[in-house]
Amino acid sequence: MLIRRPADIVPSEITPEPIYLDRRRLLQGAAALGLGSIGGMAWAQSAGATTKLVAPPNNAFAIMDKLTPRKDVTTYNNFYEFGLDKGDPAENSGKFVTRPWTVSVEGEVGKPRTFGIEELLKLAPLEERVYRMRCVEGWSMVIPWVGYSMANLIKAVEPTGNAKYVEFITAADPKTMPGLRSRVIEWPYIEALRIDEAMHPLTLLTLGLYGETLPNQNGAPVRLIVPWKYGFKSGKSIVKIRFVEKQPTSAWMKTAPSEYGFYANVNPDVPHPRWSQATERRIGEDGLFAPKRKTLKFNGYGDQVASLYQGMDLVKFY
Ligand SMILES: Nc1nc2c(c(=O)[nH]1)N[C@H]1C(S)=C(S)[C@@H](COP(=O)(O)O)O[C@H]1N2
Ligand SMILES: [Mo]
Repeated sequence: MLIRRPADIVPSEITPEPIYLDRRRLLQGAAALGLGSIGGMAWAQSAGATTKLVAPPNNAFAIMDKLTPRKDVTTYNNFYEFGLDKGDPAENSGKFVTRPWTVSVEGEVGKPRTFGIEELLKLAPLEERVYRMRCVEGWSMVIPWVGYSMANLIKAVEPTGNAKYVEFITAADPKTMPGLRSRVIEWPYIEALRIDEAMHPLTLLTLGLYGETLPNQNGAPVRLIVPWKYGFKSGKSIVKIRFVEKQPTSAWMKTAPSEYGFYANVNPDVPHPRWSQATERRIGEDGLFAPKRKTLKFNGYGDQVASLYQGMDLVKFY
């Protein structure tokens, strides 16, 4: 059973939407005044709880889509370390410990370094970014994330000329992650990007959502968000970032190489071997009989990212 603690209830949930939007405008004002990120000071000490992490919206990537209700964002999840059903992560992640937390950065970098979570919270000004998220399974959400471009962290560690790819290794703690008992994939869950993808301003080092720190089920305390790729590329609860010369084999590539490739760019024209990717169901919005939405190439971010794949056959590099 899912027990909701008071800390899980954020203003955006208990205030009617127009007021939430006003709050967003207010924050925009704060950004214009150069106040930078506000909030992010308090950090709950008990495992599983979230605290305020409010940041001014970055409207450079603004989209018109309606936000997916927080309730859906935090109860309909894929996080196999906590179980295979969509409700499992919210139900089974309460014992997962996210503090203290460190992310070690190693490999082909001039300045290898271990960041504490508090350092990551301060490495660059936090922004709110509303992104579409498209799962390879055919559903999508629109989520107000809090974080900053991964490029900030990458620049801080000074990649060498041999750093062609960036690998993201996530937590695998058998004591607090009951899903590790099932061998669906080889743990830990590993994902990777080409370095230019990782450096792209859209690629978000993510520390919160809906104005609070990340709930455990969404990848606390730090995760990746790559909005133009299928959701599985966005690894949760990252513990290690490794810069390498050769293309890494991700956990999903090892598990089912014919179904999950390295690139995984959202593409309605390239079906999964077992289903079409032409349409999607928007979680929380569509009624049972509502028509599905057309899936957009690069999840609608083509103007920003298509140039990364110029000259590449996107059927071959799926
Ligand atoms: N460590 C880890 N990261 C993960 C997953 C996972 O099972 N384990 N699932 C992925 C998939 S398939 C999706 S769709 C997104 C879901 O993110 P959300 O639950 O925050 O919406 O997380 C991705 N990151
Ligand atoms: Mo997914």
